This record gives sequence, structure tokens and C-alpha cells, in this order.
Amino acid sequence: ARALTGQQLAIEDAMRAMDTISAQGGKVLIIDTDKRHAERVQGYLSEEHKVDILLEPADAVFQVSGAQYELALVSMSLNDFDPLRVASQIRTVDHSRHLPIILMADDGDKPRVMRALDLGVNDFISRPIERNELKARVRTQVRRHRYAMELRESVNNSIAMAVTDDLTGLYNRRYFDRHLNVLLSKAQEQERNLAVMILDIDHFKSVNDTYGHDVGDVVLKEFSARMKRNIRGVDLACRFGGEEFVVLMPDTDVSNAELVAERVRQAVGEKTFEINGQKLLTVTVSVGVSFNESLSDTAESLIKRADLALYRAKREGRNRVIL
Ligand code: GH3
Ligand code: MG
Ligand code: MG
Ligand code: MG
Repeated sequence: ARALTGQQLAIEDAMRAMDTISAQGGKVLIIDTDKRHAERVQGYLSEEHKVDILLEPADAVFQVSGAQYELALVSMSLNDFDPLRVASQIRTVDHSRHLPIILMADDGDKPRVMRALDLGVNDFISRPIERNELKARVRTQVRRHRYAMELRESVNNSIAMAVTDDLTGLYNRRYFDRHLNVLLSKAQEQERNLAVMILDIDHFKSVNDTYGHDVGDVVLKEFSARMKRNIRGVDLACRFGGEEFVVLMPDTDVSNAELVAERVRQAVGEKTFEINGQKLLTVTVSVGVSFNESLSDTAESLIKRADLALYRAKREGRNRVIL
């Protein structure tokens, strides 16, 4: 057999996880206006699952909003209510968008059930309901749902890990590069401002040399936090590498960019950095800022100009902003 790559192994793991997920303790909601029928179904399932009954379909949205169900069993005969509408209303609740739904149907319901399956209902079971068939169908849907939720979380984590810097939690260089191009072409198309600010901590090597690399790491974290507090939510802050950072500021003109850069510089320099609760050192930062000045500007030319401004800030004595 060929050796598997890391990626293939991760996929194999994820597939195997499906087989190991149990449906035990699944949180099930029965929606049925026939109380006796609902209670019989509840009895079938209650050894394995936690089962609520809702006799009032009008309250379906309210009911699923207040709980984290893993499956809804909806009767096809709900007095005055259209069961398919109830099903789709349940799915309008944010955390129930992917809630599995099984319809409980009589033979005469078949055409509507087929349409419902086309529209995203997961399964149906024919009445009179047979206990073991019901248990098997419920188990399958609960497991599938749990698997999907797990997979979604692990994909989210992988994406977050792929775009962020571990130490500071800021975006990483790769993410930045991709988004600079996107934001710049949008700004150029709509003739809007885009400011770029490059920040480099002054004499950081001597922080490491004097206090050690671990203290240096704490300074990088605290620096990032101070920077984040002084920019907007829409500004994209990234660790460019080492002790160098970059912030993209959409819709920001020259004077606003200078204001922000100056605010960050002061927030970094004015207060002592505490390490393990001890006021230990002060740090300053130099900042270079650039803008999209003409339509021929590219990501490279913007970064280049910000970098040149930063270089001047260093040469002119550090702890300053140059535009
Ligand atoms: P300047 O004012 O000219 O920017 O001087 P500097 O000392 O900050 O610049 P230099 O580029 O010489 O040194 C940067 C230092 O940052 C060297 C490197 O060891 C340190 N560094 C880079 N990444 C990290 C990190 O993740 N953690 C720590 N603790 N130090 C780092
Ligand atoms: Mg340097
Ligand atoms: Mg430096
Ligand atoms: Mg540097």
C-alpha cells in the first residue's frame, strides 16, 4: 500500500469518525397534535433518547429556539397546520438550520412526502409506526447530524488555524497577501481610499537579549493587543513576520490614517509592559504609512511605499510615524 499524506490521513480519520459516533442521548422533538400517538412514539424512543413532545405546531419556532434539538419528528396530520410549513419554519431558526427532520406519514401522504424530501426533509416513516424501524431511522439521522456538526467545527478550526498567527492571534502573512489584493482592487474600482500601515518594534533584538525570548513573546502579544484596541473592526491587522506588523485600513484618508498611526504609536510607548504582573520595560514602535494614490498602484507598490516610509522613520530616530 502507498503511504498516505497528512491530508489523506486527516480525511481517513474524519471518515472513520462517522462510524464511531453514537446517537445515544439524542435530543428529539416530536411535533404531533395527536397526543396519544405522540406519546406512543415517545415511548419507543425514550430508552435511547431524550424526547420532548410539542402538541401545538404554532409554537414550533419558539420551542426549537429554546433548545438544542438534534432531530424533529413531524406528523403529516397536524389538524389546521401544514406540516411542511412547520418543517421549513423550524429551519429558519439559526441554530436549527441543519436540524434533521423525519415526517410521520400515512399512505395517502406519499405525494406530499416526496415533494418534502425534494425540499430538504431528511426522511419519513410510514404509520402505523414500527418500533425498530423508527429507532433505526432516528439513530441514523442523529448520528449524521452529530457527524456534520463535528466536521463543521473541525473545518472551522482548520480555517482559523490556516489564516491566523499562533502567538498573537492576528492574521498571518498568507491571509494578508490574499486580502490586500482583494481590498485594493475593490478600492481602485470604486475609487475609494485604502491606507496601509507597516509597524516595526524598535530595538526589539535588545528586548530579547536583555530579558529573554519568552519575555519578547509576551511583548509581541501585548503589542498586538494595544494595536488592535486602536484600530477599527474593519481594519485588517496582520503579523507580517517577526516583530513587524501591517494593518489595512479601508476608506481611510491621509489625515485619518495619520491619526490612527499616531494613536497606536502612543498606546505602545506610553505605558510600561508588564511581565508576570511586574512592570518591566517600555517599548516603542516606528510606523510607515502609504495610500492608493493612482489607479496604477499595485499591492507591491503600496507595500513598497509604506516600507520606505518605515525605513525613514527608523533613520530619523524611531518612535515616530512617517507618511
Ligand atoms: P529596529 O529598531 O531597527 O527594528 O531594531 P530591531 O532590533 O527591532 O530589528 P532586528 O530586525 O535587528 O531584530 C528583530 C528581532 O526580532 C530579531 C528576532 O530575534 C526577533 N524576533 C523575531 N520574531 C520573534 C518572535 O516570534 N519572538 C521573539 N521573542 N523575538 C522575535
Ligand atoms: Mg529590523
Ligand atoms: Mg524592529
Ligand atoms: Mg523588523
